[in-house]
Amino acid sequence: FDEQERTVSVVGVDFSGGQPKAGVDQGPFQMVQFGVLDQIKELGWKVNFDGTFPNFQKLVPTEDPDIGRMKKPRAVSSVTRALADKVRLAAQKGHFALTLGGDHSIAIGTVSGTAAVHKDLCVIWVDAHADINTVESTDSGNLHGCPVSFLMGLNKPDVPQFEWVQPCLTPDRIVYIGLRDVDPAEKKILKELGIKAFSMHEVDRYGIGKVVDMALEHVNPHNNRPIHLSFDVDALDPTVAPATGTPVRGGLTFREGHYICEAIAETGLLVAMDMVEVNPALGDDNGLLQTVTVGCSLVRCGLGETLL
Ligand code: 4U7
Ligand code: MN
Ligand code: MN
Ligand code: MN
Repeated sequence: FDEQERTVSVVGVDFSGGQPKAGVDQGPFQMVQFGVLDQIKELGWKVNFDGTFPNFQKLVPTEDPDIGRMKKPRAVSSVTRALADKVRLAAQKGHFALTLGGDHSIAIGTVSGTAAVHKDLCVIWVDAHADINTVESTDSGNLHGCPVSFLMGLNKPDVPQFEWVQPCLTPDRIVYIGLRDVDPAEKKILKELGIKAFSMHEVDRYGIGKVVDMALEHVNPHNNRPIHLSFDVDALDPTVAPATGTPVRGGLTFREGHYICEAIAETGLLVAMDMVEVNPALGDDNGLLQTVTVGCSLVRCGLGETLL
């Protein structure tokens, strides 16, 4: 970081249509209420935040029948399309684009937005899940399990409603950390495309320090690619982040999650971060507070809190 004051554009995406559980649309509101914006200012960033809620909910149509297996395709498409524009504008101004979700389908928008500006963008996807189902392979039809397939252009061109999405990611420019619940069809895709993934097995085997080194080396071999970090809070163990829609046991510890954000911030190449799948409606009050708190502290680490 140089001394010059840098700006974060924060977008809160009050959207839950990529999955069936209500409440994840309240995630951004809760993180803002918890004080994440002031906390970021205290780190020396200028914060640019359009504080209007509802922000995206108003784009959700009342009628949205399934198309093929896809659930709520119109809602997901219109929200992610508007979000892509917002994130692109932020990136064009040279701002760090921080997106608070909302379910993970919104990454169709965030990564599209940053990739439109940062031509050689790479993505680090921290998640229990690979989110790479195609509109044909998805069993659930929930589009929060599909964003990566859209970003990589794995769906046949012109998926109804999603014609606007430009494939912007290649297999060498994405890496996963934290996987432990990957569908058989997704495993096949990862294998066929040679996409690098560090599952919890590799975290156990090598330790988080080595895993992050290897992930960065893979996706950013010359340390010159801008990085987009898409962090699904369910990557963390449910004992650390219980309030999320698809928890899976055996996840990252509190420190492992934070280490990932710190080490990526340390590269100086991070240009965008998503914090998604925080669902304040799930679990008890304590679990809620724990999850919102950890979401905010991961964001602060991504913005350099723990760098000396
Ligand atoms: B998340 C799932 F089947 N793969 O497609 C699916 F296991 O954004 C889960 O990572 C998707 O939380 C989880 O529905 C999406 C399922
Ligand atoms: Mn997940
Ligand atoms: Mn996810
Ligand atoms: Mn989830």
